[in-house]
Amino acid sequence: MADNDNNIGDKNGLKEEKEFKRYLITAALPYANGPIHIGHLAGVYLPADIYVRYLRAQKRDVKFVCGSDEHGVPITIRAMKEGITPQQVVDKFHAIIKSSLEQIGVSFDIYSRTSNPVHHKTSQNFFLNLYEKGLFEEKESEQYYDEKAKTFLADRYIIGTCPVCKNPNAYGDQCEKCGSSLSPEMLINPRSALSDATPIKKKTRHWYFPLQHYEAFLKQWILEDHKEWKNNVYGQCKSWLDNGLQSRAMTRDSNWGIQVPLPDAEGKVLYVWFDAPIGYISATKELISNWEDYWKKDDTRMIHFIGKDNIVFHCIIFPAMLKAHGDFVLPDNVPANEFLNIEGDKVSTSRNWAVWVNEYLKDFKGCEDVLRYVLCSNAPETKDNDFTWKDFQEKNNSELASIFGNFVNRTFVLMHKLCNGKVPVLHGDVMDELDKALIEDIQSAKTKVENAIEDFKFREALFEVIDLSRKGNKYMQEKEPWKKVAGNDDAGNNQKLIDNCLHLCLQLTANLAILVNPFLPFTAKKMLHLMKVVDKILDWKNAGSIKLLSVGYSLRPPEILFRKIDDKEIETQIQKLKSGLVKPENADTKTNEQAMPTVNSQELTANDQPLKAQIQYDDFAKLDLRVGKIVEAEKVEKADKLLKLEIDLGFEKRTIVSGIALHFKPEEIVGKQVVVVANLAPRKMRGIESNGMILMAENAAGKLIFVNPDEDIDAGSGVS
Ligand code: B3M
Ligand code: ZN
Repeated sequence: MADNDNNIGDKNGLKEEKEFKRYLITAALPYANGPIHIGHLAGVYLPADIYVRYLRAQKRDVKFVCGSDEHGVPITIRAMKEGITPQQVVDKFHAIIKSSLEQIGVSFDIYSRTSNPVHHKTSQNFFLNLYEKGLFEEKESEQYYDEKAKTFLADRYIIGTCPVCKNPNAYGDQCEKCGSSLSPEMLINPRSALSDATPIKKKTRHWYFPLQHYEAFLKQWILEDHKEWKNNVYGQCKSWLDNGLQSRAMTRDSNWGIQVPLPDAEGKVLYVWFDAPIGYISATKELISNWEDYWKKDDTRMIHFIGKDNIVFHCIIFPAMLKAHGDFVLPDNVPANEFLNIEGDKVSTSRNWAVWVNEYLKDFKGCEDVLRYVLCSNAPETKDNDFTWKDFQEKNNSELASIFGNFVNRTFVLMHKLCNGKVPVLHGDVMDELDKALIEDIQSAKTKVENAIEDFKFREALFEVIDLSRKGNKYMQEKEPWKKVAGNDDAGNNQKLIDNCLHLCLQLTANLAILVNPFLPFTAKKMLHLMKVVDKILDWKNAGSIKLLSVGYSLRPPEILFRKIDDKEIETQIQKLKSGLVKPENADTKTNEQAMPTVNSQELTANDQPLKAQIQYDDFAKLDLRVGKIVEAEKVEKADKLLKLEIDLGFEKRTIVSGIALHFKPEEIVGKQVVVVANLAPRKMRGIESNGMILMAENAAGKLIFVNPDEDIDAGSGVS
């Protein structure tokens, strides 16, 4: 179950271990343009939280900071698509994300947001610091501009024909069909993904950060001094550095973001990847007045938890910025994870192929730790992994409930039955080899869990915890205390044997609470309640001890720690996923604009969508598809998204209500030909009877495009 140790280098090799006085742990700031899904949890927030909870249990000085990333193109796009302001978008999702993370037990010391004034000021000062040292190159260049949408277009938002394979829907940075790396200039017939307009070239001025000047420093710092970084992280950095770094624009033309703090820079904002990592500094500032201790003293150990698409920003660009600034510590490690797929497919927020944390919390109340368990035990630590609902059920039922939960439950049931509900004495005179072996297992589990956590191998660490409870079950099975009740053995020792078994099982339970606490904090808490002990017992230094519960102490009656999850619940989730029944607010338009071109994006593009289940010809033949012409179109009152269309089908005129109002103005579509599902049962929408449906295609940016015949054709013509 545990991943192989395939780290490059040797932590305990030549390099001396440095003494750190304090820890600053950061988790990537989620974009506030949609809720978070379980891929985010598995890749970033749970590992970070486990690590922090472990450090806290060790009584180390630690601060855990995060917040919403509220700038950048994905947010403006979402706002545009929904016809609301970017501020409205971030306000809504900041609240949803914050509450999801809180409820699932991610224990930040602060969850801030990059729209806070303190962050604006911190980022602007950072920018000015580099500017005043003359570290930026100011360059004028021509960039694509959408005159209709009145905005410069990031490469991702330019679509055109691929010069290599002639795919008509290639992006300005890449053709998803043949994999060619492109630039917008290479596209044939480029068009804006936002408005369909042909983009024009327009001159613009920006401030570039010459990353190539930091190449030597980065090579030494990463490739020589941090050989212990995870393979995937080290490897990606090496390939960036081997390929050579280039100047990168640190500003953008936009009206959403942090103003460039220079005269004559109206309409220019900081590049979101310039300001977002500075968010870690701003959040620490907001949290504590002695924030400088954490950022400026080099006995701070800073660790960034991120997903793999963020590696270059955290290992190359931000450290180069920090180095250029000069006042701040650099990260000591960046344990990035790979991606978590769902039921065999990449997560796609735009297609709702995701398990949303806010939805999970509603559907599985009281099962927060089950998700934490499943995601950690299957974490994509060294390669992409798959989440399936069946596996979720299996892991809950046969690991959490049947092994861990069962051990604790049996211990409490038997202690009440055979020892009056009190912690029995440990009788040294009748201790046998099994008892001694169990004590050793308890002690060695502590070391194993500790080593694995320190190495960021959280699945291995969690496996060791569960394995210890497995050993507890085995021990109890071998001891069979329930069989000893009937009478005394030859030496009259039966009660003593029962006492020893349950004494050790109870001490083991207390140990399990300590060891499981970083992973499953809600469960640890329940266990403390059962044992009637306070939080203090969770000190990491207590792990390995068999003197945690005092003899004679009376404990609470047993309670089930993990309920079983039945097939029906799982079936519902699978259906929900497959039918895309997830709330529309969870759907999102994130693209990988921010990522550098060669970095994989977690997003699917429109043409990567998995096919629906196969159908027979007869299924298809049931559809009556006709060409119709839109003859009237008007907005539906009090429904932002709906248009009421009158469609001429040749043999009759129909009213169809369609959810396209955010994409088209009524007047622009009158006269258009459309393909209509003509035999769809009528449906009332906002009190209007809709008789059919029109077909639309959707591009990767979420823009709708009419599906219509190549040339004008009589209304009512069949489509087959
Ligand atoms: N918001 C990217 C992401 O969610 C970004 C992380 C910023 S961390 C400084 O993938
Ligand atoms: Zn191509």
